[in-house]
Amino acid sequence: MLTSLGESRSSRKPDHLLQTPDTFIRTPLPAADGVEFIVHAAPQLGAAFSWMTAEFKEGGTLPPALPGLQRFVYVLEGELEFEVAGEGLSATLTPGQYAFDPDGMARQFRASVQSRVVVIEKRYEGITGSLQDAPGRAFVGDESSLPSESLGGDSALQVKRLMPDGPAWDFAVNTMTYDPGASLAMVEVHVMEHGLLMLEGGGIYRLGDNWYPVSAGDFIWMAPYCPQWFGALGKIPAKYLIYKDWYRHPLGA
Ligand code: UGY
Ligand code: MN
Repeated sequence: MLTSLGESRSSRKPDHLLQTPDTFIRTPLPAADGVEFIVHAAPQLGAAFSWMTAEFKEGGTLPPALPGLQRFVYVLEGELEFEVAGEGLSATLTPGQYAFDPDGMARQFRASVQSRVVVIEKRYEGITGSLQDAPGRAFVGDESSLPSESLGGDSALQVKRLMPDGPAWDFAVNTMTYDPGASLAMVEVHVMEHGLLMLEGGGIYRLGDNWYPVSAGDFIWMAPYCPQWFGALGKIPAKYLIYKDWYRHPLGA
């Protein structure tokens, strides 16, 4: 289908990427059967983590994460069976539910029906000489049952934290939900980088010196120090899933 004469809202700048669904390219990856991947963010882009959408056929499976990599999965559509070898932890995850595997010990990531799943991976950054040389334990969770908090006292902007907080955890994954008309109170400029998937609604995202219309399905990467701001537009709340590196000294271990 010819959608445009070379036009897209997608934009790649040194400090950010807006990737809209019309520009998604699918790829297979080794040892993943019945799964195709859209690789949204990766070191090739300048990111220190990877963020993929995994599109499973019924019965599709992911191999364990590569050595040293933590994996966080969040189900967008369908049903994902998650089972951790030897730990008695197993769950069937449905949309809004998620799981964390610290070190590739999960034995099973299998879709029982056609499914779409966010897969975020990051090499664990230990803290030399401390107990935090190893990442935290595997867990599963459900976004809908998490408490939410107002950001900076603004009840029109609600944040849910999907990862535990503490020195064993070197990244955070949150959802942020904006009532129509709500916005970040300030332009943020910070050392952490972000990956972000618009889940619902839309608005205007400022990235660097650009203001982009964005809506559900769009992916954004922001490099460290990329100036950023979002304002929600439309008649329904805007919601996104956002990753950031967290709780580590900038000069490393
Ligand atoms: O956590 C954050 O840095 C978040 N407020 N950033 C963002 O929404 N762009
Ligand atoms: Mn931010």
